[in-house]
Amino acid sequence: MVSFRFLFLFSQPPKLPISAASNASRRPFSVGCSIAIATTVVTAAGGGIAISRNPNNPFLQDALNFLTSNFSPKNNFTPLWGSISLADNSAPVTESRTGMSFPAVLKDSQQLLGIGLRRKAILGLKNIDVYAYGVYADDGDVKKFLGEKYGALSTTELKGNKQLDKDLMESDVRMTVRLQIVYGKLSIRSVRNAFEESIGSRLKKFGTEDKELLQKFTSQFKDEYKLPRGSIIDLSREQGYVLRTTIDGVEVGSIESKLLCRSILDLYIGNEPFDRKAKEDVELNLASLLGK
Ligand code: DAO
Ligand code: DAO
Repeated sequence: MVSFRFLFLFSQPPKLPISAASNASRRPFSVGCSIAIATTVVTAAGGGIAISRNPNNPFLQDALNFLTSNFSPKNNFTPLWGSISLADNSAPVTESRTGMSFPAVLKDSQQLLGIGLRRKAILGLKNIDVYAYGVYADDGDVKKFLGEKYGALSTTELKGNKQLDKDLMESDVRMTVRLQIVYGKLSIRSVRNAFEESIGSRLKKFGTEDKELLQKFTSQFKDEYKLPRGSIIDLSREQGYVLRTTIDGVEVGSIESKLLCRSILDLYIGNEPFDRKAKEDVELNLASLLGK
């Protein structure tokens, strides 16, 4: 039977993508919850056939019409919590706070594992939303490099396994962190400074204050580049620990360095990530990709 809570959620069409996405972002790919809700969706849609014959129930009718129109395959919006697993869901995912959308799969085989938001305090006063990001990993590589060690464990056993995150960061699994710029006044100078600060601290943490390496990376950021709102930066770890950077699909440079790759990933899935929930989602989905 259709629950009223559920219908309430669906009786506000203009707000739905945001509230759905924000539910999703609280636990975007939570498998148990998704199954339960997917069942509700099916039940509700099934119920719609019966209810649609009842002209005395306009409230339910509106809700169900909305439901059926928004859940059609033609529609770009597919609520995440309506999907059973990440692998089954090929629709883009929207970061709820910024509205930035991320494809479910990049480069044919890299699966979206989690999305988050990078914020920064300016002058210790107010926080600005700098960019939304998505973390992707190659499905086949995950199994190839981590399957032997973790493949025999159940998904439940793998959840929250700290060593798994670490092994992912240190492995040669192809990964991409996609950044979508939200802050419209980003200068290359501020990117360079922020980068030196965040990556510099990670390089130090991993035992080397490699100024040359930092410089090599930041010298890719030419002053003439522009990063208006909506720009897409892909930071990809390619095979052989090569960090390849593209802006809106155009390559700006490639650097081979295991340490640099590790440091970049640490910002998103290390001990002090920019967005803790994004890291939790990565862990959860990694466990689903690997576990039995
Ligand atoms: O304009 O002074 C300012 C605030 C700028 C904050 C910049 C934070 C940069 C974060 C790195 C962005 C990487 C794409
Ligand atoms: O958020 O503090 C941070 C660091 C993010 C890493 C940003 C790398 C950006 C590379 C952009 C190249 C621009 C020319």
